[in-house]
Amino acid sequence: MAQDTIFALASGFGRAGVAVVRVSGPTAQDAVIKLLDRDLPPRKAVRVKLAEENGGPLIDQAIALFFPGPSSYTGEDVLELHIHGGLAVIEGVLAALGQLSGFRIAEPGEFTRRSFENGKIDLTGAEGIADLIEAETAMQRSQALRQIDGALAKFIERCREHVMVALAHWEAAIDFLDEELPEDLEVQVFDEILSIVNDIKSQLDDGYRGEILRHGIKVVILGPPNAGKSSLLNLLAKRDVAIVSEVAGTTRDVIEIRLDLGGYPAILADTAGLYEADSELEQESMRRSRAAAESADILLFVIDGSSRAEVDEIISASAHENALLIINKADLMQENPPAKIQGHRALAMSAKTGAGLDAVLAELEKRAAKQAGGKTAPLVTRQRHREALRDAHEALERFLKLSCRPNLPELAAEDLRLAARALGRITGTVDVEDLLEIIFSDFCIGK
Ligand SMILES: Nc1nc2c(ncn2[C@@H]2O[C@H](COP(=O)(O)OP(=O)(O)O)[C@@H](O)[C@H]2O)c(=O)[nH]1
Ligand SMILES: [Mg+2]
Repeated sequence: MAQDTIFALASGFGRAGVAVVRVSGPTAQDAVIKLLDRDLPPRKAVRVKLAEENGGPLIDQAIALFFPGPSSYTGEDVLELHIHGGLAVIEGVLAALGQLSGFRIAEPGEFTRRSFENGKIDLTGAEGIADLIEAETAMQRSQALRQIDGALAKFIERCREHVMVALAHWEAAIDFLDEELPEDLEVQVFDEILSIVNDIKSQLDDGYRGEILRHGIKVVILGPPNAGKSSLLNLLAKRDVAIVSEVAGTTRDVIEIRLDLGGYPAILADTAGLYEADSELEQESMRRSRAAAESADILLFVIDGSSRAEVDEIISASAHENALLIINKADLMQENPPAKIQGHRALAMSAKTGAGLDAVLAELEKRAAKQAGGKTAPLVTRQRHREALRDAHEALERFLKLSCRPNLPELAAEDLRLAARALGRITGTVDVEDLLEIIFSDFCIGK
């Protein structure tokens, strides 16, 4: 089936110095001939005049690069036009391309999808590219680059290869007489699979660090009304996001901002706080505060140091395994704030003057690194990977059990096949047609 030639703005929307339009497909060269009216040498930047088809009006003076397939991003012929980033220029170029026969605007992620379909990258590589485009912090960037570099794919392929070899040996052991085969073939297969089971298990026991790094660490501010929760959020956001007021109960809904904690992405949420709810609205605020606190990776429990701390609330905060106590309004306190309250480490600060904020940030960064970092970088970055790895792990464990029962060798072999399939789904080697729409729709147009 002949593919359309697709094109799209690959750079961001809006006025800019330069914009990049990408064209890919079997007839990409038509754009070179008809709009640039010349030949292009492969992979060399050339200054060109870009005009409407058949010598129509000039649209821009641009730089063009032609990548003949298969040595291109998509594996097809690719033309890149580096044009001036004005809106009229971009529109003119896109319109001129749209006039060419067999050309159409690309769907979201279609360039990368073609790259996958032409065998240039595997599924984990495509996901890595999507993650790199989405990356907002340095650690997210490194994780995406590791995945593009094949860290996960190499691990999966190695496991799958070992399973396939084990399967071949196992089937040989079923089909041939004992004297034709090495003596301890079954034992070898058992040991081989056992070692893969352990390798997969150690990846699954990664504390979800890869997924947390992709989504962001959830930090929730909780505490009694008027403690300065919204003031702390604004201070951390460096802008007025939440309304601060001496009227208790001003914050009703959960307000969220994104934060960079030493390279780790965090979502910081301000809540209504904890108090006796009277009205229905207050009860709903309270329910949302509690729900947010329960889902928190780190709980920032803020109390007003200048008034008597409410012991009950501190105890409820301590129920969260990763709570940090903050004694706010230190500027109003007469005596030195305690370093601990009921055995919990407390940090004193003032959301008004900013005093003590550095120590709070340092502690948050330390905890973020613990949640999403670690000595070894995790390979699993999506639930999709985790589910497939779990399936493979379960199948291999079943194999280990069945392999000890000599009357069921065929059943055991089937589990090895299932494990290989589950692993193949991660890189896209086997039956992933239904997954492709989901994965590539994560992209924006032009990627
Ligand atoms: N002196 C002093 N006042 C503060 C501090 N933090 C907040 N406030 C004041 O305390 C009141 C309640 O603050 P707000 O952030 O709305 O508290 P929330 O109800 O916990 O969100 C406001 O009048 C703030 O200006 C602080 O560190 N020092
Ligand atoms: Mg508030």
